[in-house]
Amino acid sequence: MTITITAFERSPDRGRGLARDMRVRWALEEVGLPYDVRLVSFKEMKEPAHLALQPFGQIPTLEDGDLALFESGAIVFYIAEGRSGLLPQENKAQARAVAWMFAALNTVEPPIFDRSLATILERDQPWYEHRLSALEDTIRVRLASLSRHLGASDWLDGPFSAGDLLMVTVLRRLHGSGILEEYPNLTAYVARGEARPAYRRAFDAQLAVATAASAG
Ligand code: GTB
Repeated sequence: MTITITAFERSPDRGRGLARDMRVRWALEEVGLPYDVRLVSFKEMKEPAHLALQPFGQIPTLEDGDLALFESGAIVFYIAEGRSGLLPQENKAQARAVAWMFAALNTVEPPIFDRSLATILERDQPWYEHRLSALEDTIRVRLASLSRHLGASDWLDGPFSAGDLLMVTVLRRLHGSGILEEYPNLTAYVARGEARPAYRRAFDAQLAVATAASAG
């Protein structure tokens, strides 16, 4: 049975690959698993059928036979585990790759995501500039550590892994902010991720949805 994932019927990013289905599509492409996509509207996401899959009424989800999964990190781990391409076989190397998955989602993503939200939702608030600057300070602290760790390596810990996949999707959200460019090795790291054929296929697939939505 083919895996089915959910994605926005109309992504607010208009196909820039910032919604979290992008990381799931990319993981599926990396391991070579075919998948179907069920597009959902904002209204449908809050209805019982979708809430049965995703208790918070969000995308993405993954259905594989009788398994329904939510949380993009858990979904990427499910796709990666036991297949070649995204997690090293050796136990300790695998544990380190998983640590980078958590680092991407728990340590690096929160201030980056909060910054994006602030630029969209809080621009008119009197404290906006102060909040933005505090969030950007936190982001820079995280990026400086990440940059130091990455050094001149291609990937965070040996070969490309699910940790890199998640980290690249998180860092991409800084495109246009000017912050990523302050760390040339991280800029090159993101570009390396975006140049992977699996990334390109995933990106093009989500862009096709946005293009069709804007035509319709
Ligand atoms: N922790 C969950 C996970 O990782 O799966 C978070 C899932 C999540 O935030 N989903 C968002 C969603 O469904 C879409 S990705 N939101 C609708 C809702 O909560 O009602 C977040 C997102 C949305 C839009 C853009 N964008 O347009 O740039 C980028 C990212």
